[in-house]
Amino acid sequence: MNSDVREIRSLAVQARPFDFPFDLATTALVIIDMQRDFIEPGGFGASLGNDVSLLGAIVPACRRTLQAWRAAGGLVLHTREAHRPDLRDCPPAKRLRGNPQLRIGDVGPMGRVLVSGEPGVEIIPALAPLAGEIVVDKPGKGMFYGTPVQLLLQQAGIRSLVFMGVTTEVCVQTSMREANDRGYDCLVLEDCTESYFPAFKAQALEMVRAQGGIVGWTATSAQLLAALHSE
Ligand code: C5J
Repeated sequence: MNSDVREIRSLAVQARPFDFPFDLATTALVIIDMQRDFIEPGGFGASLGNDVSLLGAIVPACRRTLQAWRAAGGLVLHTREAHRPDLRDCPPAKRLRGNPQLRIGDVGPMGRVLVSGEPGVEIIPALAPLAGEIVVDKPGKGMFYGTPVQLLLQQAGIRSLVFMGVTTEVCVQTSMREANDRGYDCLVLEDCTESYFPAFKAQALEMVRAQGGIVGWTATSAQLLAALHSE
């Protein structure tokens, strides 16, 4: 949807470290890397020995939030961690660290790992993008590096971002930090993000809201929905 047809509504979410003010017309819901390979049993994440049920547990809250955001008419941006099939956008520093048994580009349980067009790269069906929603493949952990995200947000008149997705301390936090440095106000939804390591999630959320919101704000999805349904 274009910014000029989105409704202007000034709202506030009860958040930490203090209320998060936003306007629906200038705020995007950003859903980071809710891909089959990270979330579903039998994918890349599971093959590395991770308990993917931790990540799967946030799907209902993400879905409720996405549906409420869509109903309110807000802009939605989905990202996927994905590389070109020739891996020219995957530096050795990324490909050669990690599990030597199954590297990016190798054939995993759901096709070539983190390669565009492969089944594992797709967003899980419960959160599948609708026509008109933005979907961006990103070669890094952050959503701005090597992508047109900044241009797309600018063109849509976006100034604030609400984050969901996985994993909290890697792609979500990196994207939030990149966005914060670019001047966006960022809120992450605590029950709509997860890590394979619960302690990392808890610490990442603390880091975001520490020192008066040095990276941004945190709130629950219920707090966001309460703001959307206020007035
Ligand atoms: C994401 C990762 N999406 N942990 N990737 O967080 O490698």
